[in-house]
Amino acid sequence: MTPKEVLALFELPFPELLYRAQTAHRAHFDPATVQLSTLLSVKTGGCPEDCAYCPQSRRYQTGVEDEALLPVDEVLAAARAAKENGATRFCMGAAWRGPKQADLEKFIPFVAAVKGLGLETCATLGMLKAGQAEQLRDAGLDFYNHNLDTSPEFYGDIITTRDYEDRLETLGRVRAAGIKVCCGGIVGMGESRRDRAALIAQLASLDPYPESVPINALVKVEGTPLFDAPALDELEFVRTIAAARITMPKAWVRLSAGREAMSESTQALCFLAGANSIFYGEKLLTTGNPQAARDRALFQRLGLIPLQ
Ligand code: SAM
Ligand code: DTB
Ligand code: SF4
Repeated sequence: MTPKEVLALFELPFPELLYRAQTAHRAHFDPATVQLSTLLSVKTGGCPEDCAYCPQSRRYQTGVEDEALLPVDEVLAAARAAKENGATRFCMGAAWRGPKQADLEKFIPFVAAVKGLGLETCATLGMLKAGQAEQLRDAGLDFYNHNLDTSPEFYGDIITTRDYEDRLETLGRVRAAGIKVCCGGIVGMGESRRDRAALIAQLASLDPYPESVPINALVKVEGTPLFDAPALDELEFVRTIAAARITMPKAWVRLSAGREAMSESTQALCFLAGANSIFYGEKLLTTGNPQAARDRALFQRLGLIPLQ
């Protein structure tokens, strides 16, 4: 898929775009089923990177308190609570540029502990060096999340401490180790429609394309450079979801960060556009997410069924 071809999808009349997305969705999934993932920040704040959206960079004053790596019993307790609430997947994030070998060795027991509860596991720890993905695979990790975030052209406006190639290299290591790839991006950072199309084209051109594609709406955090980013039309977010579904029909397309500021009608449109997973539980990594009871009520109104 070229950026131009994806741009042509974005420019379709909205009903046509949604029809195509629904057709692709129904060919591979039950459109009434939505998967629930819960996030936990296992190591918070103090990150050396300069990602302009991120409240955990130590360069920005955002009020996020730095925390060392959590002990395994705290991770296990959070995973148990997530499962009791109905999540089937548990994603652990660490505010690292990438794990040092000693970090990785402390993180690895978390994977077996969470898997032991019968939850699917995902980790997002930053860039991986040679050999690290294999260690995570041997620990039983199901997915590794590492986002391209935006188009290659806009990327330099958002992050300067690592480049697009670094990201592709980590994704290649995850793929080569046989771990499922979770890779997506953020919408609403001041990028153009062309950038959104180019992001989707990049993701869809990974060979094979990611099994999991999180589409985040920027959560504007005071103190980050993107706090004042211009508001994006919510329908443009829906179009991005639809383009992801059409170009990566078998992937889990995740309506990820940003739901707290999004109307429930827009969220419903995202499900119509092929999103079939959400982050579930009151907190993302450091910012808020809708209350679980509120999401359960939304699912009831829409007749959606959480994946068991
Ligand atoms: N430090 C690791 C890394 O960057 O690869 C892992 C954690 S990082 C917080 C994971 C992803 O969260 C980022 O790649 C970005 O896509 C997303 N993210 C972070 N802050 C966000 C925000 N304010 N709004 C939306 N998504 C955000
Ligand atoms: C992803 O694409 N979104 C999640 C997960 N992968 C790790 C993170 C969203 C973070 C939102 C800002 C925060 O809570 O710190
Ligand atoms: Fe660090 Fe990840 Fe945040 Fe970038 S997105 S500042 S690498 S925690």
